Amino acid sequence: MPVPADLVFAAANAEALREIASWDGFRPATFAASEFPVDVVRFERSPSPPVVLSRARRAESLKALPASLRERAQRAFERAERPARTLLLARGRRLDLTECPAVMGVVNVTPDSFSDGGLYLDAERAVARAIQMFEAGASIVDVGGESTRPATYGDAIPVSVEEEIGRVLPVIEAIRSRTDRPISVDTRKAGVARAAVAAGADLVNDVSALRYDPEMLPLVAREKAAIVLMHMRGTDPRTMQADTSYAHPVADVASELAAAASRAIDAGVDAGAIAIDPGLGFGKSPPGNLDLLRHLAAFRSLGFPVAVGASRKAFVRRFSGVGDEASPADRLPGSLAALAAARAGGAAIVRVHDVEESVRFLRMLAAIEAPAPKRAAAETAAP
Ligand code: HH2
Repeated sequence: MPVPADLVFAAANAEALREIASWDGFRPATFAASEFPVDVVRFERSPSPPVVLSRARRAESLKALPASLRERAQRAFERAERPARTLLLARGRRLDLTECPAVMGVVNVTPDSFSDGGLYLDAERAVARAIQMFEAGASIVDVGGESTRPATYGDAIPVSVEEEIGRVLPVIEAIRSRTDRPISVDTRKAGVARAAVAAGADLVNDVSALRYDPEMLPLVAREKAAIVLMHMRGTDPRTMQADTSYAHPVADVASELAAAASRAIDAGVDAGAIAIDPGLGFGKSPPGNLDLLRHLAAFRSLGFPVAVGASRKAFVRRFSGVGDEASPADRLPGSLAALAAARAGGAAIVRVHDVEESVRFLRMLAAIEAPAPKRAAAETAAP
């Protein structure tokens, strides 16, 4: 089943509209300031230029479109505006996505991960950290045994399937023996995913979007595990930053994710078990990461929950003005700003290292935004 990558971009003002238009080189009609916000619907593989619709007059403007474009635009709006409320996990379980975004805590059982390498290589410490993350409000923990850091940090050390299993399996088994909360395994390798799911992992987080290991797709389909399809340039972290240019900074990534989702569904993966992730830092320039974050909402047009991970990454350091050797604490303000953008863009899952701080930050944003009756209910539930 082809997953359409017709995208809806939101533009709050004329400057944002000019940016979106510049990527496709079309000239939008002149909109009066009072007509903003507008939405730009971009039709994948269509000679028709994107259409710009004032949000307040969407229904009448849609009527003016030729029937085929109207239908495509309507469906893109529907997908973008009706996000999935759950993600289907292995063994028929579900991840609740109604309290968006769900926080995914990162536990890297590696010696060389870019920000926490070596901290949780010891299985007991990794398990303790995972439990601590759940207690702090994480909805899911993501256990990884291989660094996929870019070459700027020095090449990640290649890890064999056996070694990766040796790192993540005792951790996943021990977490599962202590809690039934959702566990994700961050791996590109089918052998690792198979062992992890057998040990109780519910979700496979594949940074290669099922392209690294040909056995991964049949495995995910067979095990009925949830899958995060993350976008990456190529399949090798050591070379992914060699070319970070895109014809369209958002649509190119979105159409590759749509193709990955189509392949998964064709192979028998339930569409409700798929989440997509633009892969910040994975073959993206520093400003390219900002484009993806600023227009994250466009990915919702694909119809899958959107996951995103900006936590502590190099572009966060760079734009928040801290040096290469910045400590996790120094990277936190930038990571939290990225979290606010991810939430505003409708991310369903945010992958973070600093779970405690991120949960509190998101709680506070939700409290500020909640209208009075909802706030009163939250307050009585608060500790
Ligand atoms: N980023 C990293 C690893 N896995 N998975 C998803 N879905 N999205 C991401 O953005 C993402 C990811 C890189 O971060 P980390 O695991 O902390 O570093 P390393 O690869 O060095 O272990």
